Amino acid sequence: MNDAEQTLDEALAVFDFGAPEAAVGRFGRGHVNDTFCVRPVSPQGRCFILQRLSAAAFRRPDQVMVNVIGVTEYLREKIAAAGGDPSRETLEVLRTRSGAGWYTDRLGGVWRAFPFIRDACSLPAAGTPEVFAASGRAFGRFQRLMDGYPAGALYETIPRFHDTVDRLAKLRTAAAADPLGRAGSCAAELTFALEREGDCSVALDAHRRGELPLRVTHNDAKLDNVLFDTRTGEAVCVIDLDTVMPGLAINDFGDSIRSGANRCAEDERDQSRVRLDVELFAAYTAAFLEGAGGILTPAEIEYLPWGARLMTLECGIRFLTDYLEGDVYFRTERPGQNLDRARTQFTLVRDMEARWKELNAIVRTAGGI
Ligand code: ADP
Ligand code: GN1
Ligand code: MG
Repeated sequence: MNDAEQTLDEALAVFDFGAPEAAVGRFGRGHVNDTFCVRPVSPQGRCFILQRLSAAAFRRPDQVMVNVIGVTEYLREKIAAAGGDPSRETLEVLRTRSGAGWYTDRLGGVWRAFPFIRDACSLPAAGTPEVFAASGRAFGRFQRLMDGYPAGALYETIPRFHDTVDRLAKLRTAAAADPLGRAGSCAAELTFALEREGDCSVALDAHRRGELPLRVTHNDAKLDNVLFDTRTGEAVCVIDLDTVMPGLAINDFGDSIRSGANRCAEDERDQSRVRLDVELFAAYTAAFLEGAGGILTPAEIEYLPWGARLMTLECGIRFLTDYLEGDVYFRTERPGQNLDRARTQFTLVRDMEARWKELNAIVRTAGGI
């Protein structure tokens, strides 16, 4: 048994899954954490999600867990008060047999478990405007539910997470160091990113001028981080709460658009297939505003298209940086995957730039500004 298998076995023994497990297998499409599904022998038994937090992403996984426990307990109360079902509409951190919220293995890996949310799944693509709108309502509602959460209680789990200026600086450093000699293979992509240096500070500058308030935001609002009810198609639960931190609402909107308002995979190899789908964009915008229930200011609404453009640019910058650094942050299944991911993001940015007026008009109409 190798170290990874041994620590998985250790973690399995630490949590009380209530019944002997029949199978434990890798699960989901997340790029960061190691996710397993724990299935019981009896088909009537409960399934669980068991995760090892990414050491590359989180320097203090214990602080991530303090945040996640605080946020889920708060959401539980809010959802119950609104007449919802907290056991389906938010995550629940499963305690270890000794009552702890997480487990640290002998190699320092941090593990946590959640009851599996039944009859729900994440989707690789939005498919229809109705489905994408459902995710928009869910993220808008998340924004509204978190409106009263004490921001000071949250640790910054990844410093400068959505500081696009800093992300560009890190790309520059990676390209200059070029540890694997890959810079030559992505010269056009590097130029694309560096030419947009002026854009990188647009949201941060608006925040500094007092136009965009800090809120408690999700910060990883991609389509994959919403579970949909397999029977009704409605969005049930916003998951992946590791980056809930003070942030900008436009970034959550933007991450969703980046990941869902297109008809191609995030790592599409054929760039001629990559386009922003304006119908999906419009459906998400209306639903996100509906879910947010009027908490967003006119300035935040005005800047939503910038959220989309910047989150897409920033994510492309991050994929490209990771490609240059040797694919150490985002999980890859094939060589060149992070470069393909970066290219797709940049093609989407170019398309957003070309349709800029149209996107702004859609947002103004939906937001009534
Ligand atoms: P990562 O940070 O690596 O993206 P996530 O927390 O998003 O990890 O989990 C990866 C995937 O596992 C999700 O996209 C989802 O499909 C599934 N998942 C996570 N938590 C649950 C849960 N409680 N119930 C059902 N599925 C879940
Ligand atoms: C990661 O963890 P996951 O797969 O939901 C990443 C996001 C990126 C996204 C790109 C903590 O999200 O920031 O936008 O990949 N999460 C973290 O698909 O870095
Ligand atoms: Mg995820």
